[in-house]
Amino acid sequence: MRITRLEAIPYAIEYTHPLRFASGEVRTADHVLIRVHTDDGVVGEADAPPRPFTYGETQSSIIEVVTRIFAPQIVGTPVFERGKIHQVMNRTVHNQVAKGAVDIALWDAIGKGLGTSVHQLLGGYTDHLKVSHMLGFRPAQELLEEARRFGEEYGIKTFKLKVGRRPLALDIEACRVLREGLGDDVELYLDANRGWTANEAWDVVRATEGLGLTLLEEPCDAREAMSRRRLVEKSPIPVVGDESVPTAGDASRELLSGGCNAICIKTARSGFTEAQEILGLCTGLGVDVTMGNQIDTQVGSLATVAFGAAHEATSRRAGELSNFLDMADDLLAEPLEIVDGRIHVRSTPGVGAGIDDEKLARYRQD
Ligand code: MUC
Ligand code: MG
Repeated sequence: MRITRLEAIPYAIEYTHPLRFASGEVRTADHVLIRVHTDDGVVGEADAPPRPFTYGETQSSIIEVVTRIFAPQIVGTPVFERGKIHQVMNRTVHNQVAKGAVDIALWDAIGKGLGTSVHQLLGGYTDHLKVSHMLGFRPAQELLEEARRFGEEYGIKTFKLKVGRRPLALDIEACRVLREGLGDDVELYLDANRGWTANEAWDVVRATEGLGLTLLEEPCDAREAMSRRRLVEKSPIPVVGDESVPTAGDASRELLSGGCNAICIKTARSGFTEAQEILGLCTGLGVDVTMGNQIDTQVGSLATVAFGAAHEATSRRAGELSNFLDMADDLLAEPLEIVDGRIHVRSTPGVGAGIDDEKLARYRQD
C-alpha cells in the first residue's frame, strides 16, 4: 500500500448558529478534506479545520503545505511507514492541523487496508464517549435555555462555557445562572481562550467558588509564565492547557513549568499519533486529559470519538463532540447521532467516516 497522491479539497459549509468565543468566531466551516491515495485503491480520509485566529493556518496554507511541501516527500512511501512520514513532516515546524489531518488519513487508510476499525487499532477500550456541549458567548438566560434544550434533546449533562469576557461580571453571572438553572448534577467547566490575564482569572475563580466548576481552560496567554504559574498553584480546580499544547513537546514544557496541570487533546491538531504521545505523557505524570473540539464537523468529531474511546484516560470525562449540531450540513454520509448523551464508535474499517460524494461536489470550492 504505497502512497500515490495526497489530495487537499477545500470546501465550505455554513453554521446555522455561529460560535463566538474570546479568540474568535466561526460562521462557516471552511475546511479541507485530505485524501491519501494508495496503489491498492485504498483512500484514507480526514478533515482539516483551520483556525487562523489561533494557529495561523488557513484553508490555503493547509492546501499548500500538504500538496507542495509534504506530498513530494511522502509519495511512494508505504502507508505503514508512518514513522518515516512523520520524520518528514516534522522538519516543517507548526502547521499542526495539516499534519494532524495527514496522520488521521494515514490511519484511516491503514484501517481500511487491514479491514479493521482504527478505534480497535488504537486501543479499543470502550465503545462510546460521553458528550460535552460547548456554550459560546450569549446572554446568560439564552445559555441556560440552550443547555436545557441540549439536556432534553440529547441527554447531555456536561457543558463547557466559553468565557474570557470583560467585565468579568458577565461570565460570573453566566456561571451562576447556569448552576442555579441546571442544578448540581450537571458538570460545568470554563474555557477563556486566553481572554483574561492570569490575575483576572484568579478573580473569577474566587467569585465562582461554591458553584462546583470543575476545570478552567486556557485562562490567559500561557506565555505570561509567572502569573500563570501562580494561578495554577493557587487554583482549587485544574487549569487546562489547550491552544498552548498542540504537541507533546509543548505539553511537556507547560506541565513541567507549571503553566497548566491538565491537558486538552484535540485530534484535529495532533492527529492520532501525536495525540497518543501527549496522552502517554499525561498518564505517566498522572495528569487529567479532556478530549477537545476544534469546532469540528461530523467527520472530525468521529475521529475524536475513535481516539477518545480507544483509551481509558480519554474516555473518563465527557468529550467535546457536539459543535457539528450547529452546522447546516456535513460531508459524512451516515450522520452522527447523540443518544443518551453519548456517541458510539463505528466498527467499519478505518475511522468510519464515509464521505457523501454528492455533498462533497456541492460544497467543494476548487
Ligand atoms: C476550544 O476549546 O478552544 C475554539 C477555538 C478552537 O480552535 O477550538 C475551539 C474550542
Ligand atoms: Mg479551548
